[in-house]
Amino acid sequence: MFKKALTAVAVSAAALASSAFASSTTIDFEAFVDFQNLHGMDLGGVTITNPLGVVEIYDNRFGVGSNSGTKSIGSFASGARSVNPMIFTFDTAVNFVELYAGDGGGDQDSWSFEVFDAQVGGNSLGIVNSGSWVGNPYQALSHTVAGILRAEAVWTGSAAGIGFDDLTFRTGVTDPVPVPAAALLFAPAAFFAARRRKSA
Ligand SMILES: [Ca+2]
Ligand SMILES: [Ca+2]
Repeated sequence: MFKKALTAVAVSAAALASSAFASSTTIDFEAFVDFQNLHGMDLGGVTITNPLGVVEIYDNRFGVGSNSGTKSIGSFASGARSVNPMIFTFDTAVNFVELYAGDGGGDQDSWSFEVFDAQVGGNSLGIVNSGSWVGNPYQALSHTVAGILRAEAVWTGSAAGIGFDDLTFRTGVTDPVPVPAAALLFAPAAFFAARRRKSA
């Protein structure tokens, strides 16, 4: 009985330690309306821009498809009318970012995803490439590295374009943190104190 209670105390202390400073945000673009331009809008921790100034919501049209619900942001690159790169600028540094991309299928697509240590300029913290696929289902590319302040997605296919949906990013501690020895020593003391109060 006592052992069970002690285990419960230790487990809850560990859970608190691993989640205390972590914050995760996912943007699925379902809250916006078809054709809405999100360029430069603060979406809550992140702002999306591109050279053309068009970060347009596609609600299940032109085969762009989606990863969640029916909405994504369309990414097209055609000569001067290029939205490459699609730029995700974070208010504060994140240590994980994941982006899904794809479309309704029907042609070959590919894209790259790079992260940087500054909102403008700075140094690359890594780049990953999707390789060629038909665009459906949507595929995720991600980075797990400290100090990400900007991510850039570049569609590199040859026809039409793709959609981006969903975007997830995290700040703070995301990995379980070992519980300090002092916390484990304190837990039984608190347990006995509670027992003493109860029996008094
Ligand atoms: Ca969506
Ligand atoms: Ca395509």
